[in-house]
Amino acid sequence: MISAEEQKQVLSLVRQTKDLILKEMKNEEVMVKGAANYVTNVDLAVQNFLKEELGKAFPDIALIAEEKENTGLSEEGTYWILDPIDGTANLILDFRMSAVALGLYEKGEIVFGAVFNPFTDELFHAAKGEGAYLNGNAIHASSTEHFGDAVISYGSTPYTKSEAKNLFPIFYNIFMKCGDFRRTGSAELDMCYVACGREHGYLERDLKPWDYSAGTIIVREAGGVVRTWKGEEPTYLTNGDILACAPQFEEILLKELAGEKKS
Ligand code: LIP
Repeated sequence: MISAEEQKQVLSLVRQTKDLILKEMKNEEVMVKGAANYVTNVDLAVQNFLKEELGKAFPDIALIAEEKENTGLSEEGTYWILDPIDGTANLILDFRMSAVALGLYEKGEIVFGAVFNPFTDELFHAAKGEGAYLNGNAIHASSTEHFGDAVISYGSTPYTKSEAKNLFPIFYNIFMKCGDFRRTGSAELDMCYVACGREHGYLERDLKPWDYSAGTIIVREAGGVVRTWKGEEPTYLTNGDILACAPQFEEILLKELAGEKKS
């Protein structure tokens, strides 16, 4: 685990990415990685900056990141898990729902996480056993009682549309029971919005480790729940079907997700 002083150092590095992001956005270059899947010079600049600075400050902690090869991983290892820009498609559209997401993985669990939206200047963070915070103020998952009042955010897994015909019937069933839906386009911000009560649940299939690691500790330290769609513990080193929600809605959401038919 990292000390309180080291956490401050990491949070300062994450905040420093704002100027770099705004500078790089002025000469934006978009590269296509696959269907609806992009990377920009902004993602690469943020990743290179944090790789260098974290490498200097924590030479013993290896880096797992979206825009690099990540091989030879061990469950017993200690890793930074970085999404330099979560919500790249949003960044390209200037939708302003994108975040730098950094988690610290230690022997099978996430012990520290930071998610920073440079467009709203909102920095969410949490450390194991120390609570969750938004810009330094404690946050908590919602205590809304009735699922009929719940706002649920879903992720459409746009990179693998083959599953959509099995996915959207599940979303339909949940929509008919909850209050309303949201689709933000940033998994990590969705999880932070569950942590601070702006949403009551978030679910998406086939998320990569950097799309859900940092958000997991923030939701849990805010009193929320994070599970796989089967109700198990995510692995953080592999893709996962992720559910994050206020604890009172875990049972109904897992029941609905268990109903998904596979092709
Ligand atoms: C994105 C997630 C989003 C999901 C997209 C993509 P990226 O992450 O935040 O929830 O729907 O498929 O995974 O690729 O912008 O880092």
